Amino acid sequence: MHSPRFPGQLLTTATGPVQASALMPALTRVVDMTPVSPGTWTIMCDIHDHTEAGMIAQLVVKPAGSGTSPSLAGRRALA
Ligand SMILES: [Cu+2]
Repeated sequence: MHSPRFPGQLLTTATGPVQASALMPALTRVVDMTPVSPGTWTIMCDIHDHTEAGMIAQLVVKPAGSGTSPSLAGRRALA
């Protein structure tokens, strides 16, 4: 199981806002994260051992109208 979250941000799901969204093996889930401001936001797995193993990345959100798309950088992709 994984439990991705953006610390300091809520995820919007079909059933309402959550801090983290539990993902069971072989399942996918669509959630939205609307940052409160441009900047660098961390996405990480809520399972400590997974984070320590590298399941953490940063999402760079540029100001609206900057002409660039958000980019994701990290040590390992989240499944
Ligand atoms: Cu995990």
